Order: sequence, then structure tokens, then C-alpha cells
Amino acid sequence: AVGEAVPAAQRGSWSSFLKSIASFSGDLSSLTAPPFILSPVSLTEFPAYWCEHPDIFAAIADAPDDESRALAVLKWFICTLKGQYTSRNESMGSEKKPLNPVLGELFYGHWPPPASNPKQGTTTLLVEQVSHHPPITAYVIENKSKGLRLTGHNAQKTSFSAGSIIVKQIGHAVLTVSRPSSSPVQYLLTLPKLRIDGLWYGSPYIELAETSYILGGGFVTAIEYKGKGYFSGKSHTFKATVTPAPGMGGAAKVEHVVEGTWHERSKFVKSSGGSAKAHVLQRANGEELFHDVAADGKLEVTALGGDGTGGMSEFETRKLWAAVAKGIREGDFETASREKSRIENDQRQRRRDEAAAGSTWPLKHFVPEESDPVYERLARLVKLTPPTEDFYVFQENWPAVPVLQQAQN
Ligand code: HCR
Repeated sequence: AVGEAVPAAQRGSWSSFLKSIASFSGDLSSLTAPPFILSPVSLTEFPAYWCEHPDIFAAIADAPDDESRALAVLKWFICTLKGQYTSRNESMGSEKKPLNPVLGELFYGHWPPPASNPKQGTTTLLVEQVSHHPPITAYVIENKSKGLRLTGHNAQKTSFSAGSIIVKQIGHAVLTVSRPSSSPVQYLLTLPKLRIDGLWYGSPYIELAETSYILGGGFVTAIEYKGKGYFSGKSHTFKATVTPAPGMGGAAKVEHVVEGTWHERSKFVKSSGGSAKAHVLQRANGEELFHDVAADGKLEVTALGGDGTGGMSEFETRKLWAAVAKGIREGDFETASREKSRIENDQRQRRRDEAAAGSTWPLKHFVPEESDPVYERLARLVKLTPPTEDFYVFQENWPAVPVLQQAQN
């Protein structure tokens, strides 16, 4: 029945929320939702999902050749999807509405290497909310000792269709792999389209749709997503095809095809080419697996305080939202809503003051650019549209966050 999973007292406001999203297109984060669907986590924490398997990320640097590296990048990308798109269902019972970050909100963190493998190196995370209307989050994830850096930004455009919310992800990420004796390799990562189903029952969950790409390093990887009722009839299904980039393959016909579910297991269903596959293969019960989520424990990010004394400054996510998050976690929605209004009113006042002074909020780590030459170059490999996208250029100002600079050394 409608709102089956919704607390009885909130069914009316859930129906109104659904009506408002049905007639709405744009920035969902601005709509007021009933308390049961609120998450205590800000969207600035989401880039951490890219690195909850820091070992699989680090392994990209150890790939011996371009073909192995293309598979290693794909493996890392696939292993992030469960966290990105299903972890709120596991930790909170359904997908939830995250806290909408304020302009200039910051989140810093790191993943130290395990004691058993110090050579894995530390991975650091730096996130800044670079726009509030529309919400845009920019990030840099780096394992300096392995020469790996992921930079990107993320925004969303939402619409409503046949009872589901459709979320087009705007933005892209670039993975740079630096090598000691040759030039760096860059990969462009595009982001899948999401469908939020289960709204009718008040129990939303994500399904991925259409195709996303990993482009660069001499290879093109196309990842096709399907849900229940399509080619396997299973949720969270994907099929990834790795082939040489146009003009790169030479005479050898290299092709790897991986199929499975991104929240459980996937395997090679076709593999021609060199010994690249050996680099990423997991063997279990006589099967040649590409990836088994259950076999790889995730490591959540450790948040770091960036104020220079080990503490968090006013705009760091966990400090800024502490009272709101506590209210949501403890079911004290009155406090949560009061604290949220306090933050939002403060933001409005800041924008008014800036307008009066003819100034704008100075971003701390990023500068917006209208086009990204890396995107333009790599997007041509599959004739992506649009042919260019804007980008947020990281200012290389690690000393501004001593705790991250120390973590990298
Ligand atoms: C769409 C979404 C906000 C954006 C979230 C993104 C796309 C952010 C970037 C991450 O890398 C991946 C990611 C995962 C989330 O699944 C996605 C969120 C899911 C819901 C949320 C909406 C704004 C909230 C809608 C309210 C619903 C639950 C009724």
C-alpha cells in the first residue's frame, strides 16, 4: 500500500512530498521532506565512496601495462558502486535525503595504509562545496606515494517519470596515474544515470541505468547498467566491455567482457588478449571472478580536522551539521529543523552581505573553468555529448590543510 514503510504520522507529508516531486524538475535538495526520509550525512561526504577500497585504488599503480591498468581501473570503479548507491539502504533501511551542503562547506579525511602493507600508502580526501544553487561538490582524492589522483565534481538534474525519480549526474572525474619514467596517463570517468524506485512505498532505493564510460590509457570501457526485468532479470546488473581506443589496438583483437552485479559478484565472460586478466583475477570455488564484493571489506574514511590545530573549523561538514545530525539520529526533529534553519538563515544573510559589498564567497581550494581540455580530448574517443564540460581546477594548496599535507608525507 502507499507509504507502507512510512511512519503513520508522516504518511500525509510523504504523499505531499511525492506530489511536489511529480510536478518538479531541477534541484531536489531544496524540497522539504518528512523527517523519516532525512539522512544525517551531508553530500560533501559522498566523494569518500570513491575510496572505501583504498587497496584496490592503490593497485591501479602496480598494473604492468596499459591493458592491465584498464582492467584495474574498471575493477576499482565497480567496487565503489555498492557504497555509492546502496549503502544508505544498508545503514538506514532505505535511500535517504542527504543534508544539502552550504557554499564553501569542507570535508577532509584520509585512509591510512594497513599495518600489514605500509607500501599501499595513505589516501587523502579533500572536498569543497563549490556551488549551492545548484548544489555542486568538487573533490580531490590522492594516493601520493602511488602517484594516483582523482579529481572531479558532481551535480544532479532530477526529473520524475512513471513513479520514479530520474537523476542525471552532471560532472565527471579524471583519474591521473603518474609514472616514474614516462608521462602520466589520464582516464575520464563519466557517471551513471540513477533511477530512484520504491517511492510509492516510502522505501526508496537506487537502480543504475544506461551507460557510463572510462576513457583513456589507450582503452575504452563502456559499462552498461540494467535492473530487474532486463537482460538478467536481476537488480544492479552491469556488463562492461574493455576494448582498445580507436586506432590503438594494432592487429591483436583485445576485448574483455565482464558481467555480473555491482553489489555482489562479477566475472569475465570473454577475454581475448594478453595476460592482463591475471592481474585482477580473483579465484573462488573454481570460478574466475572479476570482483566479489563480499571478499573485500570496505574501509570508511577517517574525518580529519582542517583548522591547523587538529580541530574542525566552522564550515567543516561534521562541525557545521553536528546539531542537525544529532537531532536526526536521535529522532529529535524539532532540534534538527531549528538548527537547520539557523544554518540556512546564516547563509542567506551572508549572501545578502556579499551582494551589498559587491563581493562573492571565495572558494578555498578550487577555481571554476568553463571547459576541461582533458574531458574534451578523451570524450572524442566515443563522441560523448556534450563535447566539453566545465570543471573545478584544484589549486594545489595542500599547505592550507596541514593535516592532509602531513598525511601525504
Ligand atoms: C540523488 C541523491 C543525491 C546525489 C547522490 C549521488 C549522485 C552524489 C554523488 C555520489 O558520488 C553518488 C550519489 C549517490 C546517491 O545515490 C545520490 C542521492 C540519492 C538520493 C539523493 C536525492 C537528492 C534525495 C532524494 C530524496 C528521496 C530519497 C526521496
